[in-house]
Amino acid sequence: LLDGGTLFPRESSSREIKELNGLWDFRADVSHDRNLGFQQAWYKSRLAETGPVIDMPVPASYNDITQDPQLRDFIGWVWYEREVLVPSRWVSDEGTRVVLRVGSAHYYSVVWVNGIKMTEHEGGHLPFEAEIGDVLRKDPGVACRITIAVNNTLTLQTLPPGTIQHIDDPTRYPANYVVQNTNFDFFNYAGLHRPVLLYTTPKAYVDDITVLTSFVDNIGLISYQVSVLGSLNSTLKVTLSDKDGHSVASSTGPSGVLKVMDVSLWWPYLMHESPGYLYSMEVSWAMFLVGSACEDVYALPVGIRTVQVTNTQFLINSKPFYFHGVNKHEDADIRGKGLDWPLIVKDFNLLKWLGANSFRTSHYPYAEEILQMADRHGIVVIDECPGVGIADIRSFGNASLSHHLVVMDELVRRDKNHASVVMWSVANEPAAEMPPAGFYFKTLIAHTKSLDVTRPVTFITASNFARDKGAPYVDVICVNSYFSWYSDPGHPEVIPYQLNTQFENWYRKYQKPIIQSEYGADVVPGMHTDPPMMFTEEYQKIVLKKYHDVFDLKRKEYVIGELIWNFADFMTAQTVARVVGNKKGIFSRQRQPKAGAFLLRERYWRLANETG
Ligand code: BDP
Repeated sequence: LLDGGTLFPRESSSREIKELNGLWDFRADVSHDRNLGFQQAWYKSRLAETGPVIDMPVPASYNDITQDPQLRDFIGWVWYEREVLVPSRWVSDEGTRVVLRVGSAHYYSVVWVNGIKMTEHEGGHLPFEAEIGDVLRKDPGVACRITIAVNNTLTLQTLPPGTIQHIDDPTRYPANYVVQNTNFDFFNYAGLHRPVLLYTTPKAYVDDITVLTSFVDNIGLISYQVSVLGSLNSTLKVTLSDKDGHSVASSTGPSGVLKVMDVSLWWPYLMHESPGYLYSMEVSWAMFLVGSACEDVYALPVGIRTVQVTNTQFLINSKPFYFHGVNKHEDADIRGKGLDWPLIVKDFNLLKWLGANSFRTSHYPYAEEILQMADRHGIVVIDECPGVGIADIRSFGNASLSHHLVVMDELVRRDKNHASVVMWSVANEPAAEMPPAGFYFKTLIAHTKSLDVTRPVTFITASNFARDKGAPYVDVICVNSYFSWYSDPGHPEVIPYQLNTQFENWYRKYQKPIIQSEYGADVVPGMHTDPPMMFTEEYQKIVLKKYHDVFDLKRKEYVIGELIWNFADFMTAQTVARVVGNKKGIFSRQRQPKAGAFLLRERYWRLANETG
């Protein structure tokens, strides 16, 4: 069991935030076994004192920041360090907790403050924290030196899995080199990908909040649970305000139900004239001691909506919802997977331009800032964990499964209160036909459902319908297929038959609604031929059109969505099949539309008018 919550840091009358974004000192450990940093205990003194350092921006992947090919493809430990002065009131007041939070560090991290180890964390894409107040109090007035070592090595037991290959045949190679092999198709960017910050709370504080929402007629219901740590006898008040700041419901105590009369439901974009309606739920905790008072205040945005799955439909607020959206990546020039506000806002503007109502966080959890945008704009999200490319039988073992369960704990803990998140995806294209896959997915999905009783759970399959051992446990069948691309390349005329058969096979076997969770074709932007050939704008259009014709027939029955692969071109490892990355974007990596984007835009707006 995880200890404690990971509420997104928010300022309030009782909480302060100090962002540590900007330039950090940085050094990659290029020693032969990549272990010199630990041997020489680089965390004990300033990083700059133990060797040369370079400037490294945070948040960002480190790979594309310099001109050094060794750093771009580096495997092993890199070291980040930053000194920060904290306000003396944080340290002098014993009643203040000072928390260091790392939004995401890929993949394995160890954190020290002033040379003292604070925490370690496995897995990118999810936040972790350490309380550092006691260490700061040891040396009040001294700068707080934060050192973070990050290792991007993927093994058969990491999530995603990978293998390390040593190329060292002296008869063939003048120098040896090491390769990180993976079974996924995106570049294994690494570093401090999301904001690092310090925040404070009182010693006794609101540690976690869980809300479950529903409605009856025009009455909204929020059943909530709050955990306060550090105090036994406290008074807890919960107040719900609408968008205009008017209080509409209140309650006391650590759990309860808020009743909202004339509720404004959270609706998806294009299904309602004011999508993404959010209330603000202010939780305040107070303790009155003789002569003094102590309180903590935290305000959580809450959207009230329900999600249900029948055997032919996906219902949001009891109305059928058709996913017309995209798969994305956190990926861009220079910053790699680093959080970047201009990019985030541009992408949401492009989603709206397209008329997309949804996206899947392929193939890992995206930044919370992105989910907050999705909440506010009413964009529906399928929230995927980093379980991508589980293809080796050894990655189905107990060690892998235990870690995967913990990752789902961390993901649900982080994202459970987002109205935009309507379904969990526990994996992408695993080798679901392998013998251990049945037990693996049964356990994983049951566990996820025990963490969240309200949302459906799925994984994305590319296995044969007859042999997929995980499909019996999902609520919605999500299928990827690349007809006329990876199979029958150059022959889009096969699509109507093959796609129809795909849908019919899956539905006949499982009677569950189906999402086409990926389909698409690579386009080198600006490449044209007629007749259409692979990699041209014309070919992508034909493939899309042929898929759409089948979707239009089947969405009247049980197909409940279509997510294009991919929203934008993205970087991959260097292979013979990729020309500086994957080009299946309908936008280029710089977010300029290809011909397919215009076709999709016309379709999505038409679907919006027909289906919402
Ligand atoms: C699918 C994967 C996706 C790839 C895509 C492709 O789920 O990550 O990028 O194929 O090959 O199998 O373009």
